[in-house]
Amino acid sequence: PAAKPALPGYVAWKNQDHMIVHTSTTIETKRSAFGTSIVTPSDRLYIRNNLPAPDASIVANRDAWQMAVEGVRQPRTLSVADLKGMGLETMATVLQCSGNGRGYFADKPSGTKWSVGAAGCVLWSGVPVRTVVAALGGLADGARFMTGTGGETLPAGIDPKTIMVERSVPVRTFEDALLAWEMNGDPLPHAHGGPLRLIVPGYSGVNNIKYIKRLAFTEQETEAAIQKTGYRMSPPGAKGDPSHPSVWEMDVKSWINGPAPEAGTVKAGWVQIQGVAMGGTRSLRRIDVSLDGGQSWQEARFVGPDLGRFAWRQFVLPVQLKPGQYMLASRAQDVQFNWQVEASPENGGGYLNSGWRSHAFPLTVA
Ligand code: MSS
Repeated sequence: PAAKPALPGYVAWKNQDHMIVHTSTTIETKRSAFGTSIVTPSDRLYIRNNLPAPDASIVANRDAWQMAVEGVRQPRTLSVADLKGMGLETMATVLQCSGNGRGYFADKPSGTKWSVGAAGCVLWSGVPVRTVVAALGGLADGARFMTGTGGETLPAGIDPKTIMVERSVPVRTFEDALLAWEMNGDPLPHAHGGPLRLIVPGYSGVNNIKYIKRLAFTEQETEAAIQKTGYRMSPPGAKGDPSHPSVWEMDVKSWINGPAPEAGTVKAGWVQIQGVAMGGTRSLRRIDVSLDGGQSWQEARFVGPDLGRFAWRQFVLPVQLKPGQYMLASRAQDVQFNWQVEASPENGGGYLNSGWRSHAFPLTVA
């Protein structure tokens, strides 16, 4: 067999056996590798970088990293050490690339053909953005967006707007947002945005700015291409423009991870069908599993503690399977009774695929 593409140096510490390397900046978790204890192990968490990561020397002295805060009554530049003195909170969120599930769209939109693995459930520690805003006198008048800027060093001679990672989200998200310096109990790994990352709970991956160097409350959305034309819900085949909705909030979604999502074969007998379900910005109320590709459904059971509305939940359905062919699907429902959709709308960028039908997989019981 052909050698597996090796993990690039900046993520050499990840577990190669559990990762699918698409390119050096797009690396996903295998469907069999999420585990069942809610939090995704850091060495299996997916990676997506729109630009090459900044030099690892930025984590040599983490506390010295600086972030400018603008659009507040008393604008200031704060170091990570300053932020650590201002407050502390821990929360679990689903970090999921906007393009997760792109590989299941029938239209074959261009971009990484992620299956389910550009997602994970992560524990973050840091200071709530609202605490920082309050300490700096509150929001300035007219703030409609929260804009975060990534700390990448941009190549000279190119208009920064065309490549910089800068995203705007509706200003109300600051109430839930976190400036995180720790992930799953470790100092935030450089590859995941260390020394400091903006977490916007319930919003897709791209809105969670790594190596954040500027947090601005602005009247307008940023003019950066990644906001203006990128990550927009454009019609199939079309490029994005500001008239198309931005890729922001995530939808209710679930998928099955076991048994045998890759091998596709198990022995007859008792089997624990398990997977993950997320509500986007809302808690979940129900999860169903189908063995026949959605013709009939059985309610499954959530497993383990509820880590809050922005986390995912593991679920299980014990079943006794006779030899035969099965098609495993799941569909989640949030507390506002919204069901996960059967099929997400095809769109130019292949974003936000949460359709249960395309996420089903076949299982042979022998
Ligand atoms: N940030 C920065 N600074 N840079 C870049 O590139 N990317 C995005 C986010 N943030 C970036 C940032 C994306 S796009 C994503 S997904 C995420 O991040 C990922 O993360 P990790 O940690 O996993 O790698 Mo899609 O929507």
